[in-house]
Amino acid sequence: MSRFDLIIRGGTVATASDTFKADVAIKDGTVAAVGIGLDGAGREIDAGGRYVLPGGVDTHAHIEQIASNGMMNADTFETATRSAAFGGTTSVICFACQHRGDSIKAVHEDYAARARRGAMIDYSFHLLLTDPTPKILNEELPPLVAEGNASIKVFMTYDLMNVGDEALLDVLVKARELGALVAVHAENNGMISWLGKRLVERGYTDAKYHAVSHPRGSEPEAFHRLIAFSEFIDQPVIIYHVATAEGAAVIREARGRGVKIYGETCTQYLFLTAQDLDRPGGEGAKWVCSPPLRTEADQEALWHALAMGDLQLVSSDHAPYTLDEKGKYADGPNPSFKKTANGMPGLETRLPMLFDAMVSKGRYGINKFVQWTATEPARIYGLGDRKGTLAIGADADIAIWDPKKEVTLSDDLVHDNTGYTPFAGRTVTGWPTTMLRRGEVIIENGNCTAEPGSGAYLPRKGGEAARPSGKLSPEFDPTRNFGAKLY
Ligand code: DUC
Ligand code: ZN
Ligand code: ZN
Repeated sequence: MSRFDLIIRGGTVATASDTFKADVAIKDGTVAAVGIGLDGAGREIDAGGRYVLPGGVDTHAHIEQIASNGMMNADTFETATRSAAFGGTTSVICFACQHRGDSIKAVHEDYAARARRGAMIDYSFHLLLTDPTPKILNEELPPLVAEGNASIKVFMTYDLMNVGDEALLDVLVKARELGALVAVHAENNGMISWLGKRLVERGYTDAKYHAVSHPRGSEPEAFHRLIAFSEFIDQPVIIYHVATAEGAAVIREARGRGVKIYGETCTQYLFLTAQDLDRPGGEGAKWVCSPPLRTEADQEALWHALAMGDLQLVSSDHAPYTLDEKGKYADGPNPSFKKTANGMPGLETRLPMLFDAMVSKGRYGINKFVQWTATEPARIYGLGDRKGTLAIGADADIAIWDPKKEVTLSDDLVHDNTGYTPFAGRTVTGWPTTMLRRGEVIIENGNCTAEPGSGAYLPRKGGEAARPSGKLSPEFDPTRNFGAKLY
């Protein structure tokens, strides 16, 4: 019997901290050895001239998700996870999305059944709550978190999704009790709703006005409020898809004061701007996402915020809609931005876009690339013991990148179900040519060999990121609140 199942020979291994030439040996789906001159495997892959990296971890993707208007998004677990694998990603955290009146237990069971049927990479769920009633919070949520769904997402905007201030406090205090991280879409609902109506009344309905309809100030306002709540309850939160310089500055200020919060940005906010929405006809609908695309100055501010550690990770916020009446054009070929499905595909292009900018063009380099796209997302969401790095004993989720391969992104190149990529026409250098998931080669020579349903469910505990800081606000501190016990 061979000592190892597989050796990846002669590549350049990179983690969030180191880059070195080594062989990587795999046994029973995990990394068994990293060294020079390893031998004794049934199979070898020659990785000479290529990078050997941990598979990407994308912690924000909407898969087979039903929107509040009943619209199913474009991807199934099979199509979304296949496209993720082609783009270098081997783990994904998506949503079990409750709509008002739904049981989150039933919703989770439904998403879990779909994922068991289709997923080709490993997956986990955030519990997305739009209706956090006492029954949901006290009866349904605790067993779901204990089973391994240790993150809760809420919205501060969207009329049918946002939870309002008091319910947000209810969610934070329950998450504190259960040890779950809270992830928040933080924009001011009133500002968006008010300006959206004003634009539509005056006939400004083209896609480009979507970018206007979310005032820049809606981000920092909501971030301030959310951070005040997070400090008040002493419950860490992660702020999703930070898109503005002002939003990033609010996070920096809070972290500078020692508040335990985290921030995510997404590929599109680093590479696209509001100008991309300004297309003739209805084409701009492809770039409608929330929060909207901003400016080049914001892109610079977001890169800087990542470099400073104010933001810790880059996700895709893959939110796929087809370019037809079932998706972006449900309101007709030139839809009002108010009636255009929010979101764009990105599971497959996240890593190639970032690799090109960070590794091929040299912006921050390969270790930061691994850190922001694999290691930190895994650590923050409680997957760090198995995913996001190349370490002995970790799952052998490995992306072998050809750093010289040039690819021009196009609509027919990507494997998701939307039929387009918002990055079409861009040429990137560097591509993940061979992918392993728990030691099994699933992408090779342009083919995916993973079976639908072969992705494994990843139970997660809240971990260090979700742990309260211990700095009690005066209202919760019995030494300062006349002895009241409020937790
Ligand atoms: N928020 C998301 O996080 N994803 C898609 C749309 C949205 O508003
Ligand atoms: Zn969001
Ligand atoms: Zn999202």
